[in-house]
Amino acid sequence: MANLTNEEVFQDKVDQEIRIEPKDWMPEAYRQTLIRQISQHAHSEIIGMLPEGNWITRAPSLKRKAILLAKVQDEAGHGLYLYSAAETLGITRDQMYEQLHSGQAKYSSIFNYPTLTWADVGAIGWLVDGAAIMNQVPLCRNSYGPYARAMVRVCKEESFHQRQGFEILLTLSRGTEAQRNMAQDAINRWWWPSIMMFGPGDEASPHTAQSMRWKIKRFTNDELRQKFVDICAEQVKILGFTLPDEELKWNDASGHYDFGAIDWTEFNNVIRGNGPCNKQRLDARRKAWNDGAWVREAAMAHTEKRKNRMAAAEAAA
Ligand code: FAQ
Repeated sequence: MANLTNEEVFQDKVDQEIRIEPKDWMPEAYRQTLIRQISQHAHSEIIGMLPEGNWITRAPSLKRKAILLAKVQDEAGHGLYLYSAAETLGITRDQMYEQLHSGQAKYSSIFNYPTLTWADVGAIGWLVDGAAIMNQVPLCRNSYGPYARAMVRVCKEESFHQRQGFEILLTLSRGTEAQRNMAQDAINRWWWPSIMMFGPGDEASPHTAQSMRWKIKRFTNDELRQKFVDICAEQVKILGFTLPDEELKWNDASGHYDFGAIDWTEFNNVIRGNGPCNKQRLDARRKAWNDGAWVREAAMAHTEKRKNRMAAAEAAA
């Protein structure tokens, strides 16, 4: 390795699939890309608790309530793993919260849509967790050790989340006409936002090429979106519903489903803060942060008191 620059040693490790760990040398831009992506991902999990949280008190049975409560708690856990992974890169949790609460940090566009009926909980599990898994399974092999390891645990839980969503929709599909209509309406409203979740098309994605070289990303946004469309187009048949896209059609030549044009104006509007629920979501997080101030202060005061007591005991010994 004589005469190699730090950058060359780093890229060589990445190319050989050797994980980068927190104390290893890394280019500043790699560190910043990971901080951006991991913190955005953590914020998405935390904000992502809100749309489903809206239905915990109104779940249709005790069993559904217990399952939903556990799912939303899992999302909190995912957020916390991810904040910890980001902290290994030199940013503090307080800094990340400040970026979220000030509106500076992004979080996934999908969580700015409302949950109008119980069927939305099914649609979120099937489509949103389904899209999240499609994107996150390859992230289990990303080049940064703490992020990759966090993703392994997160994906295991999300596979369960996806199945519970599919099962809610399957149950509704066998129900009354009103229940079937409710489920179809939820699918109609969540489909397009779910395929937007994969991010801008490859031509418009500023970060993909570099992130692929660094093996943070293993597939492009469009590649993952296509895989997701192909899977959902088949699964929806089992449910006996349809996807709201008249151009969705199997293409023998490409071996994939063709699908209609995505409304990128809507996507850009939502990530700029103008989606249907952006304000509501951020207000809820800011309120939770402010309401929790006394807990943080009490915890700090307790730690300080214990430290002083231990110092006094040591001095007396
Ligand atoms: N929403 O060049 P790219 C979940 C931004 S977790 C908002 O393609 P990149 C679990 C992007 O940050 C869901 N912003 O960027 C759950 C960048 O911003 P910047 C979250 C988006 O990073 C389920 C700009 O656009 N998952 O669902 C979005 O290479 C159910 C240019 O984009 C993750 O975060 C978007 N959808 O690729 C919880 C996975 N897409 O900095 C509750 C990890 C893009 O230029 C219920 N993240 N942007 O201003 C990733 O894999 C990547 O960061 C991508 C974006 C693929 C999201």
